[in-house]
Amino acid sequence: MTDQTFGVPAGITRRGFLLASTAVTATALFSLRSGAQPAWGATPTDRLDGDYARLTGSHWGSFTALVQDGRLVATVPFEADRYPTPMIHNFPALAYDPTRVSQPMVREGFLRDRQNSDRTGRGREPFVPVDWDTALDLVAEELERVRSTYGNEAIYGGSYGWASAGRLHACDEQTNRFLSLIGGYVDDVTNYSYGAGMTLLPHVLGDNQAIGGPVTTWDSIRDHTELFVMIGGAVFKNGQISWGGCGEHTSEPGFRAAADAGMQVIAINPVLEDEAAEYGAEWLPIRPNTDTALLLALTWTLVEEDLADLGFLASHTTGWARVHPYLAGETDGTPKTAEWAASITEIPAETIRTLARRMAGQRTMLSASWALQRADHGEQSWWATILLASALGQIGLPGGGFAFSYGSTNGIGASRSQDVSVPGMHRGRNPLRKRIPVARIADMLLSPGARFDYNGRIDTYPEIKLIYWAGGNPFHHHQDLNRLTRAWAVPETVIVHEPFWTATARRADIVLPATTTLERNDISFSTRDRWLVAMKQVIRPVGQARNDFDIYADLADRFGVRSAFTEDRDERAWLEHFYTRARDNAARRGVALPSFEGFWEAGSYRMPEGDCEYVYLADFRTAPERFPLYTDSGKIELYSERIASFGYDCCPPHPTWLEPFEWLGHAKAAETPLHLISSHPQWRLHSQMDNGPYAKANKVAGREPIHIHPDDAAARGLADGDLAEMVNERGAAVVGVKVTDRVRPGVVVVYEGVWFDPERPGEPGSRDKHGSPNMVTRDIGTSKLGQGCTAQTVLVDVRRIDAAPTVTVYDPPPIAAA
Ligand code: PGD
Repeated sequence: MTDQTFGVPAGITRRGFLLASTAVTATALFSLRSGAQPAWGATPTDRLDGDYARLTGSHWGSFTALVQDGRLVATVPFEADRYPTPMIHNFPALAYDPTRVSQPMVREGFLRDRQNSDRTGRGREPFVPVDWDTALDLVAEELERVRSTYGNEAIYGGSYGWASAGRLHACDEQTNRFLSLIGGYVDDVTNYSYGAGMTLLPHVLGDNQAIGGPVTTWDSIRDHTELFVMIGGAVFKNGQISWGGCGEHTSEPGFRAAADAGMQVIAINPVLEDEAAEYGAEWLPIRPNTDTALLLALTWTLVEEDLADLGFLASHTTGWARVHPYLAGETDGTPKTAEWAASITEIPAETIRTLARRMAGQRTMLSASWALQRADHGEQSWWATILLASALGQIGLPGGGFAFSYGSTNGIGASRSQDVSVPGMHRGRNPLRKRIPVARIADMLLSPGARFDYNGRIDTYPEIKLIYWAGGNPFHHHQDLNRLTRAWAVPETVIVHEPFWTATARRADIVLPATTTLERNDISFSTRDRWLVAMKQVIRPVGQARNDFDIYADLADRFGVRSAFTEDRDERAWLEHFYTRARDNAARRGVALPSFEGFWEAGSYRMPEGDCEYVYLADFRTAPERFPLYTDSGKIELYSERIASFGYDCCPPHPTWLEPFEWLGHAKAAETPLHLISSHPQWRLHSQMDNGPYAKANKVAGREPIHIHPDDAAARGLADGDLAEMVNERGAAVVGVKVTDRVRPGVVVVYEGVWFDPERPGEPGSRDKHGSPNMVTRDIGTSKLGQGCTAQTVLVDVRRIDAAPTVTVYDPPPIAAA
């Protein structure tokens, strides 16, 4: 085994990459003629010529942008950030990448005949460039036509996606706000990240604090945790990213400090991730999707060995009396013993028993990842984590208990006072109350009028005629892209705002070019980070790109609601408004923020530190009657009467092992013997930056790499650098082979987010040339309760191929003459 970082070419570490690239940018910095940070002038764009260095922010962190002759040339990490991600060095190339959408575009067939065009031409036909007025008139006419012919219930405006950081230029919020003002739209609920978990936890814990925080801090873990059990997750990789922006990356140093202080780490994961490898963690290479069985067996072992904290179970939970017979096998004839779990998980029974004893014998923190519940019956693994933590009885003790998850994104476990909070753009009040679980979009498009269940409610899918999307890329993020291709041909009109020619932009009828975060002013803020950062505009808009805000303002004008949309504020006035509200609220809590001008000129503000020793559920532990949970019982619900009342056999009322629709113990494994894990990527954020230098440098044979165990590779005659095809009955994708013993046998990893590039766009069944895992994933909800995405439940086979067509998705689509 080499010391390579997982996913990085041999011999190169992520920090090595960072240091090398920072040296380059530092050289660029010294060559600048002027390093002064200009203050905001009379208009936001009046100082965008010449040379300057300017702090700004992003999902990847904050950085100083170095600009020469008005062009971004390099980036230098924010000085307070000791663990920046090298991905910020993608920005100079990406700002001017050939994949930028240069001006408004309309699909050729759609322009010719809007209502009778061949909708399978989406993604295949050329685009015709038009000017902004023509494009906005077209959008307004289509919205008007659809709402007057079919009603606003025919407009889907969920517009899900990570978009970009910043309180103002949050384009999904703006989409919702605009559509609300013109009569409403069909919206969505939950998310792809933790949709199943966020629906479950309010029933079990009363709220979702265990996901987003605050949770027990890294300081508390460093000082008190003896055993840190990572059930999935990858602190170093996933901690590079922060929703809303960040000043400091705190997850990696948090983990390092705790591990350096002697905390033992156990990684329950089919993949040996970087932090586990670097710190010599005990790796339990579990069969994918079987964690619930392991967690149940650990709990039962505690009972069998008199190690369960029956006092805590009695005082702080409800339902133990209903769960115990299930664990004992009284209700289904199968005691949930270590031997039983060993046959499912392939973790030896003695290892399970020893682990249970070790957990009970010392201060233990369970960290279960978001990805865990992105699987068939994903609710169960999180509920079983809470069950095990309850049986251990360490919930609410310093360094003990559980959280979801220290390894899923930056800032979980950071300590910061919640006294400062910057509001963002209000989504408005949608007059329609129609919402679908977000990951059920293809069901909705394909089956209008069909009934669906969600969290105890029954509803029917609306008939969608127009899709409006800004800030997301469903043609990477959704499961079973062949099915989505069929569904996408159903609506009459698709409108997309996008900076880049993503697969989704290519499948729109009207594409409006949006600015990137570099081309506008905003404020970076996150509840999990101590920094407010002025996201200063770094360069002029590229091509004819416009801010989503200005696009919607001009559209609102066409519907007579401009003033309601903008509230007569421009960009600067909105930012000052948000900031002033934050400042007033903070003042009421005794925190004095600088004036807006002072903040903007300084470029950043460090918010007060919170309670470094904060312990999640400590109050509840100390006085459960005085600090009850918001559940029906006020306690942790190990059995939920409410879920029982829904009568879902796919989501029983207590944590239960249910066989996933595909897994390595399933009969299907005879034909498709490899379990595919599509983790979040190392070198991009979902699909953002797949067109950047780092992601491209990490392709294999120009495709997304598939990480495969040496035994599985040998059995298929595969070697590093080979081309291969990943297949199952739902689709096929060309991948590049990377052999590694950091995945367990029987498992392959392909990161999600690669730009989808089918051989015959618009044609379901066409092979993807580039390696998208969502060609083979199944489009079905986790259960009737959460209806979350099940991307991590999929079996495939992999076979060697000698050649494959060239990847073309980094070239703009064909453009016809205007
Ligand atoms: P992004 O690539 O971030 O992916 O899916 P999501 O759609 O969020 O898409 C954001 C898009 O917004 C990009 O195309 C970007 O260019 C665009 N954008 C950025 N800034 C702006 C802006 O200011 N204006 C406009 N108009 N556009 C902008 C992520 C989703 O993928 C998520 S959250 C998860 S957790 C899921 N995870 C998995 C998984 O684990 N495995 C698989 N197989 N699939 C998944 N899909 C899900």
